[in-house]
Amino acid sequence: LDRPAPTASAALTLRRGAARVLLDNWTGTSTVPSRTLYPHQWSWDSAFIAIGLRHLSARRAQRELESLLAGQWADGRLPHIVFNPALPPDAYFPSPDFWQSSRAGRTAGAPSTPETSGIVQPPVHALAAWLVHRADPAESRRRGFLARAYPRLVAWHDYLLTRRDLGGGGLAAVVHPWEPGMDNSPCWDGPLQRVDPAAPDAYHRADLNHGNPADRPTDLDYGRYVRLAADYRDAEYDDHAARHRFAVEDPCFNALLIVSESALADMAGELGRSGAPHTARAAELTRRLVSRLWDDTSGLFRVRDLATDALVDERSVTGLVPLAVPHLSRDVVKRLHETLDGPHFKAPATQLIPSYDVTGHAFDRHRYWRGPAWFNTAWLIHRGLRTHGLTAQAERLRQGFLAEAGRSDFAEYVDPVTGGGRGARRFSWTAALTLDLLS
Ligand code: 9WN
Repeated sequence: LDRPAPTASAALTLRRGAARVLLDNWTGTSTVPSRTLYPHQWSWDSAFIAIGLRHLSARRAQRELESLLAGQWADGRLPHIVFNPALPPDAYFPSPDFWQSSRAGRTAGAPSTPETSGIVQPPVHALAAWLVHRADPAESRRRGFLARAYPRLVAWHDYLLTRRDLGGGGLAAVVHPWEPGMDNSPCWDGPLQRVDPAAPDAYHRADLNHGNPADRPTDLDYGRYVRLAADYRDAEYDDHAARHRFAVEDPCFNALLIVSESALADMAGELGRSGAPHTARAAELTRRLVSRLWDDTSGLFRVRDLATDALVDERSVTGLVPLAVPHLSRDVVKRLHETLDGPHFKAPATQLIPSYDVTGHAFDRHRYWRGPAWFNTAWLIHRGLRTHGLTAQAERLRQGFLAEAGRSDFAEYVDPVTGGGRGARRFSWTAALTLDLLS
């Protein structure tokens, strides 16, 4: 599907529409992913949102990240949700009464305010902070943005590389399917078998008030999500004390850590410090990513299940996102490029990349991260294609992204079989990344 580049007037309309979404979803201190389905601040959403917002207002983009950083815990973790205290508890499940972060804070170091969740999401933040700085360095210096953000971002990475190195191989592990940001990916099905679901009458799913049940994770998935989160909370979010029944190393999560570690090197340089420790750490992480997660037979990265210490036999878009890592070998880049163009990730109706192997046994074109094509992963892969000089394919992906974002009214994701928008509309990261690709 080759689509023509948008004309100047179509680009202007798209830019205005995307800006309107971000203005409408701004709460005064940060941006909600969606006014209906996700009414609080989410961690990796805010990083993507800041990357787009910087084209409208560098100052607002800084505030977006600062609002998230204000939720940081003493151990360095950045929570996956920072709650808006103005909303009632039933606005989203699990709510602050479930996570009890300010109560757990006595031992685990959560702030007394704001209320937050206790789990994390992929570390795109340092990349976002660096891109936001570069959008308006004078304003950034005037507000001391990097000087305040840098030590917090360093503490965040340190948390991931110490307390979360659960496999002992030098990569960060995730301990809940919400942490890698791809909630119901088939990659988690095997590891989740070990988790007894919480009783269905113990909680109420607020997501079904706004989302189509056919698009959302199943009740069985939710029961397991609730059980894992409650167990972690009951262990006071202590990564050493908790008995993690779900612990995996995710390629996308670790790839973003590498890209962000390189951004820390740039930030250090700007702040008059040496970036060398960050550059060395990014290089070491790249070696570990390849040695622990690369699958040469299938030409993509795989998830490692730490309970069995084996690679999970599923092809997911998470295994393609490491294309965004700058210093991969030429062979790995070539193989990833071939996989991207091959039968497992080519969908008839979209230039975006399906979240799961379209020929795979668990493929479901509607159900969230089991097939639908998402805009944030497309943006990351676009960045990867450009990083490695694959400019023609990057441009094709960019044009497809812009056409599909506009046609779907900035949908949360796209059905890869029909190209139709699904999930929430006027979704913030879709709008933000549209602005970025138009700039
Ligand atoms: C749970 C907010 C978030 C995204 C995730 C996406 C979805 C939440 C949910 O929405 O997860 O964190 O309720 O389903 O999977 O990537 O950050 O947009």
